[in-house]
Amino acid sequence: MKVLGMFKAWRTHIAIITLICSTSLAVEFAGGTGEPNDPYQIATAEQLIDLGEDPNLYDKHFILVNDIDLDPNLPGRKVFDKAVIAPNTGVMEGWFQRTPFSGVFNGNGHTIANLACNSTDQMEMEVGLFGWVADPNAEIKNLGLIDPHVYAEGLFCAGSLVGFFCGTLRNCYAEGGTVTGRDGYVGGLAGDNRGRMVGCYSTGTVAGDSYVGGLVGGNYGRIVNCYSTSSVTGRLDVGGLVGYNNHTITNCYSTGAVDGDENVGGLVGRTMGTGRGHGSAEINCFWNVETSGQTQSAGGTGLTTTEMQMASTFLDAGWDFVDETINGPNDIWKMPPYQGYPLLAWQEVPARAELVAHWRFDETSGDVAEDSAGDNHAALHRTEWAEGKIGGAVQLNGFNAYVDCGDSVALGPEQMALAMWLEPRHMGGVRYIVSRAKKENIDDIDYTITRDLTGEIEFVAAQLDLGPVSVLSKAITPLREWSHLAVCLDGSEASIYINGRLDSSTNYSQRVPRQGYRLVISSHQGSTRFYNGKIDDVRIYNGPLSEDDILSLANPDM
Ligand SMILES: [Ca+2]
Ligand SMILES: [Ca+2]
Repeated sequence: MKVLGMFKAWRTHIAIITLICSTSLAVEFAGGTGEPNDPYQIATAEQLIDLGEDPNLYDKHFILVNDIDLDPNLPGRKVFDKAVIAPNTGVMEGWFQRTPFSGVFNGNGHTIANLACNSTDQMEMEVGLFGWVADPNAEIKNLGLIDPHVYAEGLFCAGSLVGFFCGTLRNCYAEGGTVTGRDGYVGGLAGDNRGRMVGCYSTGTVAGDSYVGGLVGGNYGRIVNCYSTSSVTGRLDVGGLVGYNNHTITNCYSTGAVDGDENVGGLVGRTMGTGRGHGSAEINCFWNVETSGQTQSAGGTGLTTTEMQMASTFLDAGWDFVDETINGPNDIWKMPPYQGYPLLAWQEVPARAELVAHWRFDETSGDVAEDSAGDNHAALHRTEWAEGKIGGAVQLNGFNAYVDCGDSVALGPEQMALAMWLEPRHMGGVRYIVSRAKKENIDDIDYTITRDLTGEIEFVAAQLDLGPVSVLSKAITPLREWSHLAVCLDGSEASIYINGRLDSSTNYSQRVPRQGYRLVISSHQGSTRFYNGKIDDVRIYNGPLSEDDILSLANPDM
């Protein structure tokens, strides 16, 4: 309680505002005057960092006009040792020196990637992209953080987006990344919320000591229409959405794994209860008892995964969805186009890749392998049937056996994923696992996957105007063991996944679906460098798969 007593003491005093002697505007923005109708335009990492270094600007209006990458390895970036914007600037006569951010920051649908904040000063408070946002008129909206990494050694308030928040936070999110605090008030998006958070979500990993939550560590404000899939670990007052709740949480859910010692809850670790002029409450909120590992919560209703992925669960609770009017016209939530949890209506959902071809090799006899997803049934040449990873497999002799999957254009989509199991035997030298090439000119390839003598995998893919790109795996596919292999082309990167984990990737420019190319398994067009061993469960999707999707393909028993 000593710690909390100190906390209250410094919270209830007005911080001394740092005096800034200079009044000149040193920052060159991409445009704007900082007024509400003409916000400063931020187009570069340098402009964002410059804003953070000039407290004179903290009451102005800003709009992002580009996605920004704060990767500390890029020129002009760094690992920050305190919040980027509105940090503490030191302690004077026992009080923290800080200027609150009181302006408006509109992310404009853009993202800030790879924030790296490593605060190792025990006297440092309020760590995140923003540190101290403490004004009822302050607003942060329409901003996404991608893979933020925030560490705070100090006593209070660590979040990816903001350490301490009072104001309005709308339609913001943090995807991936980590927020780690040595002490209390640690949240996936905000450490300490005393304002309004509306339509926000977080998906990363959160760890702290006390008041630790997937979205918010300690809540003294209103949280409405938000969710968290973050996994959370802590000691005291630990929750999937909020660690400690002292106000109101409405229409929210959480699904992340939650682990802690005392006051641990699937949705909320501890609720203050009524008193202090208001009652704290969790209204129409849900958590997943299966994925959280928690059957208890200080608030909300615990449900199974199946129940959490049914629209009726939320519609019955009065949540305002698109395509319905009974619960309201504001259309805040939607169900994803595939199986899953509700999403915020403003979220862009990439189209789910569809399975366009699937050779299971479960036939056990005959010389045709059925395509169970499409009609590209494959002709088997000198192969044998064998026991596979899932049911049967095709056995190749490394000498003259191959599988001809035909020349359908569907087998070479512009964006794609190709996945399979393989159990190689000794071959000597580079051998083709698959090739898609011109039959009459086998140097004219669309894509190939090869395995070299020591087991590395190489994926080569044609580009539109440039030569083909190549990705080589670091991991190997050992002899006489089943390995899961997947390759992805996602529109900008060519990637290899080994056993469900991203292994290697490289940029590529552009590709188009190519007519007249033939897909052959285990050889280059059935004429050379034949693969020896088994192959099972070959799948082609017409778009990239997420790492989670690939991981579940690689773990069929899970
Ligand atoms: Ca509606
Ligand atoms: Ca099979």
